[in-house]
Order: sequence, then C-alpha cells, then structure tokens
Amino acid sequence: MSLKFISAEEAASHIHNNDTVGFSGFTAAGTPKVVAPEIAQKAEKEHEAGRPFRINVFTGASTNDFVDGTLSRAKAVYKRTPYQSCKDMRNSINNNETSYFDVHLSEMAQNTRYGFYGKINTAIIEAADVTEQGEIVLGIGVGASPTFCDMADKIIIELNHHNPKSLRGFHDLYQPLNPPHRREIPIYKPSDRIGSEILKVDPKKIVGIVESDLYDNVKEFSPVDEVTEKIGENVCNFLASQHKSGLIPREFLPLQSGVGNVANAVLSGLGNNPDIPAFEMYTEVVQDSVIGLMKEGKCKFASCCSLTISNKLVDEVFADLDFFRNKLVIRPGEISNHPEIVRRLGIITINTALEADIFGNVNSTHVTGTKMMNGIGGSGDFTRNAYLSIFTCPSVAKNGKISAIVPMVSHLDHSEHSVDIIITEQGIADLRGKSPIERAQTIIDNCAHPMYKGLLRDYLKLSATKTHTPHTLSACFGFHNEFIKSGDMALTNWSDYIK
Ligand code: 0RQ
Repeated sequence: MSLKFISAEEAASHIHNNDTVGFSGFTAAGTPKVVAPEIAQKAEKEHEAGRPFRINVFTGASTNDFVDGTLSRAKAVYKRTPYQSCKDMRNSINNNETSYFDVHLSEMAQNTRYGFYGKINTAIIEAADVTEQGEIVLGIGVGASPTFCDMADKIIIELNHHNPKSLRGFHDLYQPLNPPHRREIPIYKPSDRIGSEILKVDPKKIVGIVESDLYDNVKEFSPVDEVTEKIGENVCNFLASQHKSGLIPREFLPLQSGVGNVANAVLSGLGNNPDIPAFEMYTEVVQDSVIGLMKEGKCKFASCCSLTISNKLVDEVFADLDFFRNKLVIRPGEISNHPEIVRRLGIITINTALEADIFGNVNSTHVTGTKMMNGIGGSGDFTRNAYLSIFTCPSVAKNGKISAIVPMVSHLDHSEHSVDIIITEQGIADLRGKSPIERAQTIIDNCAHPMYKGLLRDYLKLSATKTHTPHTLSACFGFHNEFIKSGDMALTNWSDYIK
C-alpha cells in the first residue's frame, strides 16, 4: 500500500457530525496542528447552512489552540475529555456549551478500551515518520495515541516535518491487557523499556497523510517571581532535610512534577541545591527546566509522556538528540502515570492546588466549587500512590482577595488521606501522622497568609462541641460566600454564620 498524501481540508471531510475523534499528544506536545482548524471551518460552514455539526474531542491531556481553541470557538465540540487548559475551551465548558467530563489521565486510554466512552471514529495522530506498513514514529507527546489508533475506524496522520525522523527510539509504547487477563506492568526503574519504539497500525485504516511543519508552541514560562522562588526554595529545603534525616533513601527517589511556573521554579531550585543528589524523574511532563538539569547532570534520566518544552528548547534538543537518547523515554499517559508504577518506584510527587483546606483536603480543579479550571490531569494518579505527596500553591490569589487556605475546600480532588505535605511561600506543613486538629494548626501556622491566619484560627474556635474534625457546617464556606458577595475573602465575618 502506498502512502496517500491529502490536504487538511480533505482530511476534515472524513469527520462527520457526532463523530468521536481521538487526538494524539499530551499538552501541546505532539498534538496535531492542521486538520482540527479545517474541522472547525467545516463546522462553521455547516452551522451557517443550518445543519448541526459537533464532535467529541478525546485527547491525552490538554492540547493547543489548533485543537481546543479553533474547535471551541467554532462551537464544534459536544463532549470533551480529559484535561484541557485553553481559555476558549474552558469558557465553552463553563457555559455548558461543551459537555466536559474529567478523568484521571492514567484512566483515559483504559476506559476507552473498556468501551466506557463508546466508539472512536477517527484518530488524528501527529507523526515524525510513517511507513507504508503502518509503522509510525510519534512526535514528542504520546498521550492515548496507541489506544485511539487501535480503536478507531479511520486514522489520519499529520506528518510534521519539523520532527526529525531520528526521534525513532525515544518512545516506549505499551498497552496492558484488559482484565481479567492483566498482569503487572514490568517497569522496575524509570529507564526500563517494555514496549515498542514505533506505533504499529493497520495501514488499511490510514485514510491519508497530511503534511505540516509547525512547532508545538508551548507557552514560555514567566520569569520566576518572589513567591514562586520562595515556594521552590521551601520544597528544596524540605526534600533536602528529608534526605538528610534518612526518610528519603540515600540514592534519592524519582520525582514527578506537575506543569506550570511553580513546578518549573521548584525544578530549577533542585538543580541549584547541593544537598540534593542527582536524581531521576518518572513524570508525565518534562518541562524546560528538566532539559537544563539533564545538561548539568543533575537529572540522570526522565521517563515522561511528553516533552512540553518551548520552541527554542525543542530546537536545541532536536539538534542534540544523541545526547538525550539514553536519558529520556516517552510513554503513553496510561504508563507514565500508572498508579502501580508510582507506588512501586516510590515517587515523590509535586502538584499544584487551587486551594487546600485546614484539614489537608485539596481542590485542584474548581474555582469556588463551580467553575472548571483545567481538570485533575495526572495529579490524582500520582498523589494517591506517592511515596511522598506534596502540594504547592501561593498562599493567596488575586492580590490577596482569595486565600488558598480555606476552612473547607469548595470541591474535592485529593483527600486528606492522600495529601502528605502542603507548601506555600509562607512555609511547609508536614501532615504525616497528624490528627485533623493538629493538621489544621500546622497548616494555619505554616502555610496561610498572615492576612488570613486570624480568620482561620477563629473558624476553628466556632465549633461549639468537642469533636474529631471541628467543622461548623453553617460557616465552612464562609470565605467562598464572602468572595462571591464582596469579592474579598478577607472581609469574612463569622458572626454572619452563627446565629
Ligand atoms: O489566575 O491566570 O487569571 O492569573 O488560577 O494560578 O498560581 O498561576 O498557578 O498556572 O500553576 O495553575 C491548579 C490551575 C494552578 C494548575 C492550577 C488563579 C490564579 C491564576 C493559575 P490568572 P497560578 P498554575 C500536571 C498535573 C491541576 C492538575 C495538575 C492545574 C490561575 O496547576 O490545573 O496538577 N492543576 N496536573 O490567580 C480562584 C483560587 C485560585 C485561583 C489560583 N483559589 N481561586 N482562582 N487561582 N488559586 C498537569 C497534567 O496533568 C498535564
């Protein structure tokens, strides 16, 4: 079978109203770039002609503006899952134009295979190379591509010439069997390889190959500011002290780190800390700072699902692939985030909270409990199974009008049973082995902003009876109610809630 090259417009003609489309990639990395904008244009034309046109968009994680941006602006998305981080998609979800369901990233591929989410009509996959036999070298983000390709009736390949063919060898693609035939996933250290370096698909399913030549366009990080720098410093000091005391083994343990400015600052901080030995990562996303740490020898190896790195660094890595070849492996999200492996390897996890409550519950997804931010991503996969689970966030948001430490979280993603450590720029709350009251005292003393400490201590005193977890149900959302009413949590008056 010879390879059939088609235009992006022709590729879009294969996508129909109500189809479910699985896109390759994880974050912007490895996400297709040219077919989705054509699907969006098709949707707009169909809408103008008075015909419905909406598709279900399934991905590995967040995407890029080419997918979530163009399709949401064209009102072309019925269902969306899992993680997303594009402003227009977020608006579409919060306006209920798009029906969004949030799922742990490690479960996306397996739930799709189990048939829980119905049929996949088409997979759109970015590739660095493809052969007539259906052998695909993926781009620098894998996500759920193997499962989408297995399950889809049709496959459209976006052959991105920006990706060197010599990316072959960086991937390790493996899909577990479905229960009851499932066995252990045989990864015993981050660098273990258990699968294939290419994605093998049925060539008869490939309806065409669309050429592209575009960068992933991962957003550049803001320069580290005083707050993120302090959070990074607190994380590093905490890890160094745990290592020194023997609570982290001498050879150290693999690290996972979420995405964003704080995560980037933490990793840079680890690089500069002489008390932390060279380490490995078993993580979902490799960000800019990790590439620097590899060059310095501080990060010895990283297993990931994507290289979510800025354009400049993409060029640097592609120009020096041989240096990185034995230091990086890119896996499906199902494996990069697998709870079994996270528990086995003893991973130290660092993720970001929107808010945490005084008892250690964490909300990573919903602003004031109602508006979806991005989704749980991999934070649940890692946190629940970690050797040590750390959550970081600035102690206040929106110029101090929001306290990140609240009496009760307005939505729960990570419960007090899974959260070991909370770190803000104010300090470190180590929650291990502490009762709810002890946790509350530690979190308020060490992590809350000074502006909110008094209000939080007063909240604890509201509980009239002696009890294990001193909540006052009529007041526990007082901070959130006040923010909705006046726009400033600091104006909360507890007497409004106690009659
Ligand atoms: O708003 O953008 O208008 O300034 O939330 O906050 O402090 O810049 O932090 O970019 O790291 O995002 C939790 C959303 C944090 C992210 C979250 C406002 C704040 C700002 C962003 P502006 P920051 P970050 C890896 C693992 C969940 C999944 C996860 C996330 C904006 O890290 O999605 O960890 N995590 N996955 O002002 C209202 C609050 C707020 C608030 C902050 N309490 N209420 N707004 N903000 N706290 C990813 C993957 O799995 C792929």
